[in-house]
Amino acid sequence: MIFEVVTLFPEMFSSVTGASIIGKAQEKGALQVYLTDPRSFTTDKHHSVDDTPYGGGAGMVMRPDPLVAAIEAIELARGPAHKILLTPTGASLTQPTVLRLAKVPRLMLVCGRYEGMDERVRGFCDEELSIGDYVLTGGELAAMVVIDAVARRLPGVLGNADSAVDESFEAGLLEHPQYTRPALFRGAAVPEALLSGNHARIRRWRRLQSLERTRDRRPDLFAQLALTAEDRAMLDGEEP
Ligand code: 6GU
Repeated sequence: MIFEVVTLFPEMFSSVTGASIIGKAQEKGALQVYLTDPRSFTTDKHHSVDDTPYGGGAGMVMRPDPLVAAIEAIELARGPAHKILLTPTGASLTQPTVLRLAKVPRLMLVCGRYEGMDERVRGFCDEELSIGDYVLTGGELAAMVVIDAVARRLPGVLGNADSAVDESFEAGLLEHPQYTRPALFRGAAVPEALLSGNHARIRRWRRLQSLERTRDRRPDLFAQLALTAEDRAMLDGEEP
């Protein structure tokens, strides 16, 4: 998978590309990240990437021309990409979107900065994403979130092939609690089911924990679930 990032702050991305799992995945060739600064596509002597808003008002707006020049130069040099504009007005990033994006061969992440971006840039992108209902100073942190979430779904990125299958959100459920040694920590014991060695019982315990957690903490997700008869029986407290 190739990530193409358009950003005025390429140096911010070293925290993702240079570190741990994503860094190792790059060394292994599972993914590649290209960083392109739209400032290098400016043609005026001050290399301006922003200007005052038409109609007046506070703040500056990113000009469309350096951004679109960067997008076009990247596609001309390395091929067409699925282009995502990172903006707080985009659709919220969810795990189903992450799984869809993990199948794309070349993903371009276009980061906005300053108070806003000229509306005409939207027309050069394929979709718009936000990472949540709060405002960041730019799209860079959101782009890093997308890279991290997508990269860990690529073959050869996570060590254990199973470690990405059973976790929070993949089945619309929150993950069950996990425990390791010691068996007793400050008076809190590991749940007995997990020590039982009975795999069917462990599976049922984990499923019930996931269901209860999702019901109690994320009623919005719980409402979307297709519960099995066994799920309902467990939630009603029936013995297997
Ligand atoms: Cl993608 N950009 C900005 N500036 N703020 C955000 C965001 C993106 N997603 C959530 N907040």
